[in-house]
Amino acid sequence: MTMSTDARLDAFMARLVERNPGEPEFHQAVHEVAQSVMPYIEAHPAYGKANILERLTEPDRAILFRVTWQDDDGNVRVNKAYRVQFNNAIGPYKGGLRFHPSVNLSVLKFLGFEQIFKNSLTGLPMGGAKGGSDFDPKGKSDGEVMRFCHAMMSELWRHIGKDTDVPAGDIGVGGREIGYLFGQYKRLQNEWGGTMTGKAIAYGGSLIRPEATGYGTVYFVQEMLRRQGGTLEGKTALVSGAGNVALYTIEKLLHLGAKPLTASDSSGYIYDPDGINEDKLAWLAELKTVRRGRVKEYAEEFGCEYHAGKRPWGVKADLAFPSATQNEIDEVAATKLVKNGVLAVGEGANMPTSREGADVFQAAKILYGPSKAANAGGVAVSGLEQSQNAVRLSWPREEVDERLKTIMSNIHAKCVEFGCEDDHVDYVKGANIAGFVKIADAVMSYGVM
Ligand code: NDP
Ligand code: 2IT
Repeated sequence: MTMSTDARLDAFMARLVERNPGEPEFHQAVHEVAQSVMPYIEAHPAYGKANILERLTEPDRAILFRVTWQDDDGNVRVNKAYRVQFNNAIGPYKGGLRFHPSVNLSVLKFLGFEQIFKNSLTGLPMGGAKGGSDFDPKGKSDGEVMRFCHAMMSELWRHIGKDTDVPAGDIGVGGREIGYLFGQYKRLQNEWGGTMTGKAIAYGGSLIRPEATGYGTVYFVQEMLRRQGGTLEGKTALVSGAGNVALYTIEKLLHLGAKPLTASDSSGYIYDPDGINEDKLAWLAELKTVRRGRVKEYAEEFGCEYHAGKRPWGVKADLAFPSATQNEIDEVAATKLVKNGVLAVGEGANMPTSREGADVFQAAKILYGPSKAANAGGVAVSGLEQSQNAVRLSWPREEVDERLKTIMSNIHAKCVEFGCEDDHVDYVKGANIAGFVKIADAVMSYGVM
């Protein structure tokens, strides 16, 4: 008797959980991919024979190290830091660094695993990796952040390189942190190269990189709507977060005639029924990136609602852009969104929807753009930054933006190619299979290793 696909999936997951205990985020990310690709593997037995899924779910290596640094009061402080180099079959390892107290091996393995498929979807030669630390930049002085970044790079530098592994930003790692990290790398390696992306323009960054994740997510949702004959014009949108991804999502929504209603941080969300316009967005961006304040202050400044300790998913709107962190939309939130008639969800954050929440979106057959497709614009422009560094050129803003649009449209087309059934597109399945095929073919070309 042959095993059913469900039984194979259960057996595969049981083995994975046993080998990787206590890593729920990693299990969740693998489950989603395995569920999509298992039937495809069964239809293409060469992948099964090569045991490709098991090979892809074990990182090439995971580096764990201590970072010792001194705070402003002279106290010696210790943090954990990591780099998970997951797979470099199609290009040098590539993926961000996250600084947040919740960072652990499970979180970085889920992010590194997702990154393999996301980077594959961009069509650019980039492998998958992720790193970071449980260091909390909140409330730290610039000097403390600098000393932490320099100390972290004093170990990380020996593991990375422009053709080996190219880190970038993520939660808690923006322009300031990239500057400190890249500076220390350059000093230790005595080499100016493209070893980090998200650099400032002054030292080799790419125009549009700061905007790319948010812009790309909105372009992806625009493509999903366009396929059904719709546009963003006049649509209301919920955005969570108030960091890099959220701010540029709001900006692009405004450019394209939509009306963003909410923003949030880990303390709560603001709901502005008049819409966050260009002026209010500029104020919010200054609050979050320069003064490093809380979104609550937006409500005080502009006299709108603030809901402490809550997320925005109960507000009625046409579109939702989760742009803060993983598992911020659970089953209850997803059900509220669907009940309120949400047309499309574009995941700017990585894995912001829980497994149960994703099931609700899938059952309702809304336009559900999963993170590895929807937010791939950020890493795609990182890839373009690497290209520009390699040829020692800086492309104009318009050129990078055009390339970003083309990449997002190509990713959308691949999702449709692999995920379309009876004219409904399962973007989760499409993204997972399209991402998988390229990696699997590359891994198999190398033989058994
Ligand atoms: P930022 O650090 O710039 O902003 C993060 C935002 O999310 C802040 O508003 C933060 O609030 C909020 N947030 C973070 N953690 C939590 C939490 N545990 N609960 C509630 N809110 C939280 O990060 P980014 O904008 O760069 O990243 C946001 C998401 O997008 C992440 O999932 C990241 O992996 C993903 N992403 C980022 C890319 C990039 O290029 N930067 C590319 C692709 C995906 P607070 O200030 O209170 O912490
Ligand atoms: O999750 C992501 O894709 C990122 N944080 C961006 C990674 C990158 O290398 O630009």
